[in-house]
Amino acid sequence: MSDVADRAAAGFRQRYGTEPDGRWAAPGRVNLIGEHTDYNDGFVLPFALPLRTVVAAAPGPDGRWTVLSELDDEPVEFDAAAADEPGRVDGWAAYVAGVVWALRAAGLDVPGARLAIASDVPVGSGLSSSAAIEAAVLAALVDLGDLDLPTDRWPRLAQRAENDYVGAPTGIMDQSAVVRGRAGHALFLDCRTEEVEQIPFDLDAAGLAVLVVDSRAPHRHADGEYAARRRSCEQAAATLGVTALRDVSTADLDAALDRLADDETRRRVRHVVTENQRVLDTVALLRADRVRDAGPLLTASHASMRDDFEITVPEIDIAVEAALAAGAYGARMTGGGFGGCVLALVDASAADPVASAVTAAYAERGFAAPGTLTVLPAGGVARV
Ligand code: GAF
Repeated sequence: MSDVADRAAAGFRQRYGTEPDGRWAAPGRVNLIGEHTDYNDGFVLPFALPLRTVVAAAPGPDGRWTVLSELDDEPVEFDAAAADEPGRVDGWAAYVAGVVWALRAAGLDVPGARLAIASDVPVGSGLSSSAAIEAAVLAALVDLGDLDLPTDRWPRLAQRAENDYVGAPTGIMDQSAVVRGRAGHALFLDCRTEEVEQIPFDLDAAGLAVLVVDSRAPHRHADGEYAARRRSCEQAAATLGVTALRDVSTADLDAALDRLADDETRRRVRHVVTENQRVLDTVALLRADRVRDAGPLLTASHASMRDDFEITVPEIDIAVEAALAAGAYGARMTGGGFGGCVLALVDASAADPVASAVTAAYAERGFAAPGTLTVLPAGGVARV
């Protein structure tokens, strides 16, 4: 953590010639289970990662916002008029402008600021680098402006930045995980009520590890396909006469499927309905201290994403197969799909051999080498 926080502060000093007032850090996340359920008003079980995005910040001299990122040589500057018009600021800086926009849209008097961003959360890997920027910037602006905004409103506000300013039609999971994550716990979130339960997930004590494999597969049409999945779920809910697919239970599933005209929509609905149930079943096993037994649910979730929701790619499927063959209790893609990361639940002692097995499987198929790291659930956004 200190490295990335130091990089943010050093970037600030170098660019602006003064010390920042403070540094605010937000994590990336992985989702243990519950994929594409959030925008269906369903259940998810993510946890925050030890990888962080840090914003060093201080009030700006002229009421404007100036943002420097490690990703670029030059800072991006924008004023209130640009922040008030979704789409005016683009690229990575849109996530910052989006937060300013969402705060202003909520009637808050956002202070102009200078910011410098450094991050250890890989971009485009499905580990929520965008939610991490949103939460870190939000925390910085709330503190600098002494804004009256309780943290339980932060996830929705950051989601609005992403939906309405950036234009990505995502759900509430990522922003909730990076704001509300707690060390040693997975976050059981009901995306309809926003009710949260912190589920103890002490991997160390159980002698377990979560291995994250970054497939490094290029995202293929991820934005358009994500939006298409969402549309298809919403249309199916309308056909079935329910508010959201959350309202279809596994007991009602066969009858619901009979009422849908095409096979593709039936498979999309089956994924969401069965995935919600798998989240509930996983939570029950974690509560009963039976973490290993959750492995088959993770693997079933993957099969459902591959066969029914059709959001995986060959690199992702190979990583899951190789991890399972090397002894993982369960493995699945995590995040929106079409690339990104796989997580595998393994004995701590098996993390390295499983990582090597996946790397070897990639080499055999001529895929670029994957990234691998083991992670523990970490805390959410905070001033550091
Ligand atoms: C992305 C989105 F941002 C989340 O809201 C969620 O829908 C996820 O994909 C799929 O579960 O991370």
